[in-house]
Amino acid sequence: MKAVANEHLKKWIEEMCLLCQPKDVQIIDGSDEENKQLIQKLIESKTLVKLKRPGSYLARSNPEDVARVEDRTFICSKSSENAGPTNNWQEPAEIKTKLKGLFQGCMRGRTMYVVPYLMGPYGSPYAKGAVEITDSPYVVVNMRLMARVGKRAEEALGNSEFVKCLHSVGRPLAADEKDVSWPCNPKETYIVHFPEEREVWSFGSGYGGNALLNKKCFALRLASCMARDEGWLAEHMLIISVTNPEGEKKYFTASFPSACGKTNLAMLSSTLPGWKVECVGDDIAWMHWGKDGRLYAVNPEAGFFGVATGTSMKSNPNAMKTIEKNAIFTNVGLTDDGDVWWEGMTDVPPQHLINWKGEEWGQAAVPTEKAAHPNSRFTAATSQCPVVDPLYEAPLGVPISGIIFGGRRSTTMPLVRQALSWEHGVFLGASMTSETTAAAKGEVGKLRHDPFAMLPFCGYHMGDYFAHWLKQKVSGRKCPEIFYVNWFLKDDSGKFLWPGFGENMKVLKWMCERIDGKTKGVKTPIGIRPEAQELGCHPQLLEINQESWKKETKDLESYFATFGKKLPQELLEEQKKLQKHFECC
Ligand code: SAT
Ligand code: MN
Repeated sequence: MKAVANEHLKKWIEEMCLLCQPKDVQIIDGSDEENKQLIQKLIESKTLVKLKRPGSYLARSNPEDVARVEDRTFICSKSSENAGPTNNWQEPAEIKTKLKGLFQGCMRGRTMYVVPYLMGPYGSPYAKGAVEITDSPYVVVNMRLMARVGKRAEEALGNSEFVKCLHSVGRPLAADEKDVSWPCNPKETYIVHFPEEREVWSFGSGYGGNALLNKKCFALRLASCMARDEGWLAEHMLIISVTNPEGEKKYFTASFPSACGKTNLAMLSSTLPGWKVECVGDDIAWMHWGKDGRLYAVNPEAGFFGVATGTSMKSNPNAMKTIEKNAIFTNVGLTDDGDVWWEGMTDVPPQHLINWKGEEWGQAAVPTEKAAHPNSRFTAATSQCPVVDPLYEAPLGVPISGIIFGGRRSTTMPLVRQALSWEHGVFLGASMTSETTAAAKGEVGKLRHDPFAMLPFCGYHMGDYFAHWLKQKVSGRKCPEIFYVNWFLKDDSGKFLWPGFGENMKVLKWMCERIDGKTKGVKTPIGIRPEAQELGCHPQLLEINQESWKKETKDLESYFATFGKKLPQELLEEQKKLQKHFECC
């Protein structure tokens, strides 16, 4: 084993070796040569299949291990009150004892990879160092695309403390046992966060956010706690720039629940001549206040882990170009000529392919299974995106003019509106609701509250999180304007009313004009909306249905009640104002 310089890391590796008992240890340096060897190993173990796209590979997971597992995810702060009503909690010492039992000898017969990584651009004062210890080489090759991994990250750690992420697939190998292509242990899966100790312990899953601990576990759950303590914001938000025909650029962040089109908006290909969108990030924003009183965002990640299903040259041509090479695909179909396919990629499916379960799939037999799992994913570096913003790695971030909230709602929520004030904007974030998607295990299409799209990702009490947002408005600061959108309204026959994708540019244009004071808008109790003719859209898209809103605000009253004393008064007042309006008229 190569020596590591950081004393805390040295000690932690020794301790984890004693606990997990791996066959050997490899410190990840991030080099191309090292990556080549890991890929070779993954091909030999049949975890990866080489594709005809240059430098690209396909992985098929165990069908029991296909998405985040929210019911197995815990925030184990010292007091249960700090985890709040939206998180699972267990007494930290008790669950640590349980985890130590599970991790005892769990890497037998496997290599322990030590992955130093940095979240945030190199040289950024906002970047934070971490190390993931994992027994999954699939995790290592994905992290290499999604975070800044290896020697440079290790150097950036210096001799300071860092976030500790421990991960195991939970399947030790006996001396003569042959490995399976996707080892995991779904019955014993635990994703456990210790916010005060800045640690994550993840056992039993090798998939996405359960295993790539840099992403939701660190950059959102732990980072949201750091942000609360240090006065900044760690958010489930994409970051884009919007440039008008005059060449003026504005940056936006937007927060939607998982699999609600963040990647599509982040790489939008405009249908409006002269207008363009460029991408800084598609999932996570870390935001700090600058000396000029503006809010600046960095993307802590270095790559995309986007939903493959539905992605096409029509829906997201820039994503399709991003994944032309050096991409890892998980749980998509494999075509006969060694390429990938998923539902929605082309209008006509291939005659034959091997589906995500490794089974024959095609027109000869009517397929009962999908070609790709609905939560199938691609992993690729941000630098490969053809519309990457020139400032995507700016150490101090990009100045944010607008924050967009939204969800997947087939009724009630209009296409777009602007918040009436910062407090009203925070209220809009807090009242977000969305129909569930395949990104998390469980029922799909069920309406749930997902405040700020952070329901599964907030590392502390959601009531305190709302208060933290309200506290951001301080004199001398120029708070971004806040908007709320819904691309997913349907008519009575179940057809989408709004075309979405590139047409969303029209909505972004309206936002830019509102920020610049170039358009007046119509003031309503739920926010300022455009005139239908401004967007050239069906008036139904901007309608406020009295009955639906009455129900919506009533439901919000009971949801807000779940936060008890921790619900900020300002939000309660906003809710009461709306309730009064819709009940009386
Ligand atoms: O699996 S991930 O958590 O990385 C993807 C998502 O749910 O957004
Ligand atoms: Mn996400």
